This record gives sequence, C-alpha cells and structure tokens, in this order.
Amino acid sequence: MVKTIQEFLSLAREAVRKGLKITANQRVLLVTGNESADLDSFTSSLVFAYLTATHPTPAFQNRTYSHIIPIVNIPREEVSLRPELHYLLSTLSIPESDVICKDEFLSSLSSTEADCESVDVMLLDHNNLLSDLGAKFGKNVIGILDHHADEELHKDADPRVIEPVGSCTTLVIEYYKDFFSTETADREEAKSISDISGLALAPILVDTANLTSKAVKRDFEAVKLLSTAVLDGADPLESYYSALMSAKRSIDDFSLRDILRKDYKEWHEDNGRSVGISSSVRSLKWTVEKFGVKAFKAGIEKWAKEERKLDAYVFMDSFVDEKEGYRRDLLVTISSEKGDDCVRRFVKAAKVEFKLKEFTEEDCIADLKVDEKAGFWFYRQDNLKASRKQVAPLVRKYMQS
Ligand SMILES: [Mn+2]
Repeated sequence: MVKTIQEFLSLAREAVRKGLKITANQRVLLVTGNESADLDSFTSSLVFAYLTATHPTPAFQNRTYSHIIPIVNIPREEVSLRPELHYLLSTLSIPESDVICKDEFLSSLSSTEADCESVDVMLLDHNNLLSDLGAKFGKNVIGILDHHADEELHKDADPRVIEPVGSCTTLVIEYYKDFFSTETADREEAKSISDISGLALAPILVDTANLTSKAVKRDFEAVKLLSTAVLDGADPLESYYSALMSAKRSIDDFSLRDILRKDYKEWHEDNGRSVGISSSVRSLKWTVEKFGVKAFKAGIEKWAKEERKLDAYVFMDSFVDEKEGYRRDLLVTISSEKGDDCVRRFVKAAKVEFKLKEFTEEDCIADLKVDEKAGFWFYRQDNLKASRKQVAPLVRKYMQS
C-alpha cells in the first residue's frame, strides 16, 4: 500500500519508465492539468492522482486502474522554465526526475488503438483536452475539476465540477475534504497529510496573491483547512507565499523565447484561425528594457509568426509596481492576414471590457510605440481582475467569427 506522495510518484515514474503494458481488462487513469503547466495545474493533478490512488471517492471505487499516472502537460525540456515547480518539489524532497512529463507518458504507451482506448482521462484545471493528448484521448475523459469557462464538453463526466474559484486546487481539496479533515495520532500519516497540505497550499496562495485577489470564500476555507494540517510553526503562509513568488519570478536568465513560452496557451478554432497568449510575472516594461525594443519586437514576431504560426498573439503581464501596487498590461499583435480583421475588432472590444489605457509619456517604455497599421498594440489594463481566463474567451470569440 502506497503511503507517501514521494513513494506514489516514484512508483508511477518507474511504471512509465518501464513502459505501460496494458493487458485485457486493465485500464490506466491519466491525470493531467492544462498546457500552461503552472503550479495550479501541476499540483491539482498530482494531489488528485495521489488521493484517488490512496483514498478513492465512491465515483472511483468501482473503476479499477492498474496505474494512476499524474503528468505535467509539457515536454520534459520545458520543465526548466518553471523554477517555481523546482522550488515546490524541493520542499517535499521529490526529485524533479520523478515528475512525469507529457512526452514521457506518450512514449511509454504503444500507440495502438487498443492501448489508447484503455486510457481514461481525468482533467484538472481545464475542461477541453487539447493538442496531441486531445487527439489520442479526447474521447476518454471521465472526470473534470476545473475553474475555467465551461466549454460544455464531456457532459457525462463524473465528477464534473466546473466552478469559478480562485484556484482549481481548491476544488480538489473540497473533493477530498475527508482526507484533509482527518485527525490522526499516527506520525507517519500526519506527516503525509502535512506534506499534501503544504503542496496544495502553494497554488492557492500563488493564484490568489496570498488570498488578496480573486479568492472566493471557498479558497479561504480550503486554505484554513490546509493550514491546520501543516505541521510547521507560526505564520508560515506569508513566508511560504513569498518564497514561491520569488522562485516564480526568478527568470532573469531566461531568453525572450523562454519568457514567451514559460506560461503559454494556444487555441485553434474550427475555422482554422489560431491565437496564442503568453502570461508573464515580469512587467512588459521590464521585458522590453531587458532585451531592447528591436529585439523584443523581433522576438515576438518570430515566436508568433514563424514558430507558432499564429493569426493573433497576446502578451499579458501581472506584477507589483513599487509605486502603484498590483498592475497589469496587455499587448496584442496581428500575426497573419487571416487574423487582421478579427484582432482589430477584438482590440476595440477589449478596450472597453478590460479598461485599457494608453501608456502616458511618463510611464512609456523606451521607444516602444503602438502601430495601428501594422497591428501592434499595448495598453495598461485597468481591469485588474481580467486574467487570461477572461481575455482568452473574448479573443477567441473574435477569432471564431
Ligand atoms: Mn488554474
């Protein structure tokens, strides 16, 4: 019987390394977060997989799996772009190599139809399985816990909880409430509950800026429940939050391309148009000044047009300004002729919806200029509540029409 999260992950890792052999009547449960592979996606899927393996709810008691495999929905080479993940794993003494990446999972299965059929998928932190995973296993989604806009798919999934809380991990805590409420005298068990609780706290604190932004009552309740289970001493929340944030912000050595792909999502609409959105924890100003206007613009173009072949590209930041406090900017570019009209209409709508303001002389960024004709805009975003969760559906709406 698996006891600790470390043991669980290392066994799953070993099974994937050996090759997932699926024989008759055996099924694999793939547990995955979204392609940004942020702390929320990583943690919610890891915690969900672990608890489903060790403390299944009734919905999972009559489904038997030979393997329950949590993955990070990115290729191995992109893990290094997530220093916050590295930090979180180190607090739990989990080697980074024990984390299973998308490419490793895919090459562990034979790609026969029968093998693909034997994989059930549990989605955390998204409700529509995209890209190569979607093409292979999109029909096999059996459960969803998510806090993004509901794309109305997989109506028979059980559980199917899609609700606007601050962090998807909050939904996992609620789903496994009994585990987190367990009081135990057993030291090993207490340590295990404490480890999982500390892990689960991380994305909730990061996604809600330590419960100061976007947190709803349910996030507060989840944090309260988890804090009581963490064995550490006084006021761990504030210092834990700042340690996570400084790990997340430590991207000074990153290339521009790495910054653009670190927290990136892309959508392909049925009409063939596509849009990509990067989100960064460092400001637009910091980024432009670090690389220079020319290299910045060239880098954006290279990423959007050449590498991703997009029709529209958006760069969002969210950061704390020394004088003004929490801030956001939004940069939008047209990346193809096909995207031209859609993006222009999106920018018009976004100006109202997200309260976009032009940069003043005072807060200008080097000689970066809006170029209406070329389709290159950037604004201060005064609607601070609008993250990619709000921006993506709006830009997609215009890309679809
Ligand atoms: Mn999330």
